[in-house]
Amino acid sequence: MGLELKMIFDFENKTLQVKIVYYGPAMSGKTTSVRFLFSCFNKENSLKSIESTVGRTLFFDFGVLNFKGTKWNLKFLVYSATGQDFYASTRPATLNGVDGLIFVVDSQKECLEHNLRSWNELETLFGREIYKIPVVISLNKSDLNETNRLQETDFLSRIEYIKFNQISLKKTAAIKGEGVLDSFSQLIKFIFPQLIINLEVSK
Ligand SMILES: Nc1nc2c(ncn2[C@@H]2O[C@H](COP(=O)(O)OP(=O)(O)OP(=O)(O)O)[C@@H](O)[C@H]2O)c(=O)[nH]1
Ligand SMILES: [Mg+2]
Repeated sequence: MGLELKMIFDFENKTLQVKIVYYGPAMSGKTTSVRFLFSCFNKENSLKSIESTVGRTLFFDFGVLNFKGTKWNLKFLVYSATGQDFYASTRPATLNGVDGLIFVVDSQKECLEHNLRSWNELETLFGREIYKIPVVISLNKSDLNETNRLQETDFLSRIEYIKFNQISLKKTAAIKGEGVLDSFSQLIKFIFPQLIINLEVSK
């Protein structure tokens, strides 16, 4: 609650600014997903990560992807929130003004409750506004052995996804890049249903 939802139109530069946040429990693969996404556009070096010496996200990862349209340009501000509860106080700032969320689930069986706790935190932070935000659930680590993995229904049966206007689930293996671009384009389609997506990057 109290978090702002707004999209920024820059009329002067004919640019639409969109904020996307990768959210989810600690170690689910948010940073890995964002890194892969940026590597698809040769932008990996432009990513800013504020992390500890052991590679855990302290505050967020942040980067910008620009796409050229015929009339308008799109500027995606991409963030990954920290999943560590020690830094939980930084998460509302990362989420402020978000236009679309990719919720990265750690699909290891023993992580179910962690995933749910992180999911429920979104409702606590946004209140009922959360249902208006487009969400793609990335059921990550799908490369792991099936017997140790959560299936779609294990997670979906525990959340009220029916309340969301726009929600979708994709299996991903961020470590191999599988499903990462697909999840991102699904989210863009939710935000801009009319857009014909041709993921070519402008400088
Ligand atoms: N097997 C497997 N491991 C993964 C996958 N994605 C990420 N990992 C591993 O999971 C660990 C955590 O990945 P990160 O991307 O740092 O996770 P995070 O969600 O950013 O973690 P925090 O920033 O601490 O919240 C790393 O060791 C990754 O290599 C995946 O798809 N499959
Ligand atoms: Mg991280």
